[in-house]
Amino acid sequence: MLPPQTNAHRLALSLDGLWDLALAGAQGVSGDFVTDRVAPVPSALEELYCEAWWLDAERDVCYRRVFELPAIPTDRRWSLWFGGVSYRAEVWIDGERVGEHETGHTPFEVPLPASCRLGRRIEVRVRVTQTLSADTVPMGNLMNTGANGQFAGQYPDVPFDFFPFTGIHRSVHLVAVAEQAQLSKLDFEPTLRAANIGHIALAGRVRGDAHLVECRVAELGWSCSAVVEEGTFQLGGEVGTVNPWDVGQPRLYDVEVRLIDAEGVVVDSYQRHLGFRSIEVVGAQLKLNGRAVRLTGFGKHEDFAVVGRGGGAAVTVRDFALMAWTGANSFRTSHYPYAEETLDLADRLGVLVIAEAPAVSINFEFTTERTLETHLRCVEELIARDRHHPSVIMWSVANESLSTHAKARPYFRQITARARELDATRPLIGVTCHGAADTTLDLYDLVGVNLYPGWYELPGRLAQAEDRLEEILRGLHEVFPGPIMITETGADAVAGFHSLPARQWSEEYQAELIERLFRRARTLPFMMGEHVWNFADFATAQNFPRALGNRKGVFTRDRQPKLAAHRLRSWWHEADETAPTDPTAKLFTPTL
Ligand code: BDP
Repeated sequence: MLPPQTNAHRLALSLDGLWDLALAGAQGVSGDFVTDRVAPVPSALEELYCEAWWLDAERDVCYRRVFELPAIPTDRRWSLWFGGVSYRAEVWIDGERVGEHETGHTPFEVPLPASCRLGRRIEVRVRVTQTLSADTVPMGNLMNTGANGQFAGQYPDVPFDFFPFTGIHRSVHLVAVAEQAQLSKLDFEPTLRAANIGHIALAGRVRGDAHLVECRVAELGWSCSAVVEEGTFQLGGEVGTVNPWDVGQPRLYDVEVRLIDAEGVVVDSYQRHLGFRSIEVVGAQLKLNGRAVRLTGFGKHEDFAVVGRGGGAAVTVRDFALMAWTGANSFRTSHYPYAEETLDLADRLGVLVIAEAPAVSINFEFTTERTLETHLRCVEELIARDRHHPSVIMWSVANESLSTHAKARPYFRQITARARELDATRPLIGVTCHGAADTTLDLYDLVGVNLYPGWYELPGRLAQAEDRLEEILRGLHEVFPGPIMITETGADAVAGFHSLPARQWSEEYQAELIERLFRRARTLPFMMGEHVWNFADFATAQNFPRALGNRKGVFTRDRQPKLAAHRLRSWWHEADETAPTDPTAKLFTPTL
C-alpha cells in the first residue's frame, strides 16, 4: 500500500470536505441513510457540536459520501485510501462491505468493487467506532480500576491522559492506478556508509502482470533494476558520494521507482524523497552521522481546538515554526503515529523524530492475547509507513507501560524482536516512568524517562525537585549503561496565571521548574537529551486534576507562548557551555 500520489501513471483525488453523518453507526451501514449532522473530513467529531454526549458516549457513527467515479482515465484500478480513522473503521461501497481497519493512526486502502462503473454514482459509507477495551491499542474501558492511577474515575474511561478523539481525522483519497500492474509496497532502506557513500536497499511487492522494477536517483546518475518474481523484488547498491541528511541540514534526494512490463513499457511509477544518514548508539551517546547529538525538544500531541486530531498541514507548519523558534531540534510523536505530512516536513527541515506506536499505558493486569496481536500489528504498520523518512531516528514501541509487572518482559521481548526484525537500522527507545524498577530496560538501546519531580512529587519544592531528578537519573544509570534522555518532565501552567514567588500552576513556576531540571540533567554525562512535556496544552478526558485539559504545554492550545517557551528559547539558543559531551552537538535554527 503506497500513499496517494498523482504522477504520469497514478491519480489521487481528494474526497475531503463535508460528509453526511448518521449518529447510529450500525444502522447507517445498510438501507436508508438518515443524516443527523454533517461531518467535516478530516476532523475529529467531539468539538464540533454542542451536546455533551459527544464527549461521553461510546461513539459509533456512520459517515457517507456520494460521488461519480470519473470516466477517464479508463483501464484503471480504483481504490479508496484513508490516512487515519479512529478507532475502528468498516467501509461499505454501494451496499457491499469492502474492508475494515483497526487502530486510529495508520493508513489503509480498500479496493472499489467491480460493480462500480466509470461515470456512475457510487456511495461510500464508513462506520467508525470508538470503543476501547482490554484488547485494543491503546487500551480503554478498564472499569476505571487502579489502571488509571491518578486518573481513576475519569470520563471517558481511558487509562491515559489525552482525549480519545473519534472520526475520519486524516484525508481520504480516491486513487487510480494502472489496471494491468501496480507497485504495491516499497520498503526503502537508505544508509550512509564510510566516506559519505550512500547505499539504497529496496524490497517491494507488485500486483498484476509486470516484469521489471527500476529504481533511479537522477541527480546521482544512479539506477538499479530487478526482475519481479512471484510479485516481489529486491534491489540495491551503492549510489556514490552523497551529502548526508543532517539535523538542520536536510539534504534530500528524489528517487523514482518504475514498473516495466515484458514489452518494456512503463506501467507504473512512484516518487519519494530519501536522505542518507547514519544513526547509532555508542556507549552513552547517540551518534548521527558519526557525531554525538543531544536531543532538545518536546513530546507533542496531534491536538487542536475544534478539529481535535485533524489539524492538518496548517497546524503542522505552525508547530514546526514554533519548535524552530524555541531552538528545539527534535520531538516525539507521543503517543501514536502522526500524519505523514508531519514527517515529510521534519525531513525537509532537518528535525529529528522519535516515532511512537499508539501503545500507551499497556496494563498487564488486563492484557489479552489480542492486545499483543494488535500491538504487533501497530508496530508493523508504523515501521512500514515511516521507515523511509530520514527524520525518524528511532522507534518507541510504547509509552509508560506497566513494565514492573511479571508479564511485561515476555510481552516486550516479542514486540522489540519484531521491530528489530523489520528495521535493523534504527535504535529502539524504551519510554518508562518506573526508573530503575522497569524490568524491560535491557530490551532497548536507549531509555527515555518520564518524571515529574516538582509536580506530582514534591509539589512546590523546586530545589528538592532538582535533587530528586538527579537521584532518579543516577539510579537508572546504575542499571542501564546506555544513553538516557528525559522524554517527559514539566508542570501545568494556566496561561495568564502569574505568581512571585513561583507557585504551582503559574507561568513562573513552570518556566523555573523546567529550566532547573534541565540544567541539572545536563551535569550528568550519561544524559543525551531533554524533551519537555508538552509542546502545547491539549484536551484530555474529564477529571479533577485537569482544567479543560492538560496545561503542561509551553504553548497554549492555540499556539501562543507561555513564559516557559521564552525561557526555553534562551536556554536552547545559548552557548552550550554546560554540555558535558561533544560540543559539535550544536543546536540549530531551521528557517521555514
Ligand atoms: C505522563 C504521560 C503523559 C501525561 C503526563 C501528565 O506519559 O501522557 O500527559 O504524564 O500527567 O506520565 O501530564
